[in-house]
Amino acid sequence: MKRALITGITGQDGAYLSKFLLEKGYDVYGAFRRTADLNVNKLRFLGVEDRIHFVPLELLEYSNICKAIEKVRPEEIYNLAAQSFVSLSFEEPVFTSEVTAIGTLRVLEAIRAINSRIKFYQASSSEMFGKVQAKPQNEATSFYPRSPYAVSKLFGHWISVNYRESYGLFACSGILFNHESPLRGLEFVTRKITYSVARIKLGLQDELKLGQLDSKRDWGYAAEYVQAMWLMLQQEKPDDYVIATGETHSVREFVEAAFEQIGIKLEWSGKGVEEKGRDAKTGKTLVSIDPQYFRPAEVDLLMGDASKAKKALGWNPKTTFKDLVGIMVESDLKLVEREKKGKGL
Ligand code: F7E
Repeated sequence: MKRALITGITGQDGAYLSKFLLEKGYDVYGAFRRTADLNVNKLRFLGVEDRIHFVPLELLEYSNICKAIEKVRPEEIYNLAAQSFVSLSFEEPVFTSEVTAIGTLRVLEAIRAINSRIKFYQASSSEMFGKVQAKPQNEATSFYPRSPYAVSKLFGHWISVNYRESYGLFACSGILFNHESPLRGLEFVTRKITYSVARIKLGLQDELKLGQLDSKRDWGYAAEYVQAMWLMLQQEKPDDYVIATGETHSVREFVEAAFEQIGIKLEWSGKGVEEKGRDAKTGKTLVSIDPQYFRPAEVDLLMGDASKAKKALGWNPKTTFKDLVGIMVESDLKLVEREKKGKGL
């Protein structure tokens, strides 16, 4: 039985990856921070929380990482932990870098010191392309990060490449474009939209307030993206891969598609912060702009080219944009119904 150690196990990707690896027959070890409450909601949602071995591990503390690796003796480490909210990284740039950039280096150093045969997956991000230098973006596209988060991820990416080239570590960097699901945190725009749409439908909320509506993202389904992480570590040679759908849609399109799921067609009027999205039938305002959600520097457009992963890993995204929005709205309608009855998750 292979052992995998996952940092960031309580997040969206940690939960889907755990389920996937358990189905593959792995023993799954999940790193958790002693300083934070262990929140297993996402793992519970997928019915796997009882099958995870939890191990204390703090990415800010080198000796702690070593202890965890010595105890678990994993064949594979998936480094999914990060301060991953782009907006917050402008407020907490130092903390973000400590966890997201130097945290990655600490894990790599620990692998080098303890057992350099451990395979390492680094969760890199399409945010590294930032102010994009080519369209679509692939593994050869130049990076231009636009936030402390993206700069930190770029460090994590290059230090993984560097440890592969300098010390022969089996380190892979998966450059994943935005990937969403019912388990996405509510602070991210897709889930904020689908949860709010469900609340509006069930009469618990009047309006959805958003920032930049014209940002475009390549949105895929997280459950499919974690399979690519595993595939990367099963190849003969370590390498880096872009994982994406190849399609791009604006936040505005996501909002429209989500409201369509509950039978509402939106009509837009006004410009800039005065823009409103109204129910085309009733004229009621359902979407408005709140400048607090604007970022000091924005990433306008992301669109990935995953041809390398398709060819080398045989990985292909299956869920369409419309299906993804549908899955998320349906799930949130059920959740909000339960919340309305006072039952919670
Ligand atoms: O924003 C705009 C916002 O926070 C998407 C992380 O997983 O994917 C994610 O990063 C877009 C941006 O994700 C709101 O300005 C408008 O243009 O959902 P997001 P992100 O910044 O793309 C990458 C791949 C990662 O690696 C990251 O860890 O939507 N937007 N109005 C808004 N965004 C938020 N959050 N909230 C709003 O109200």
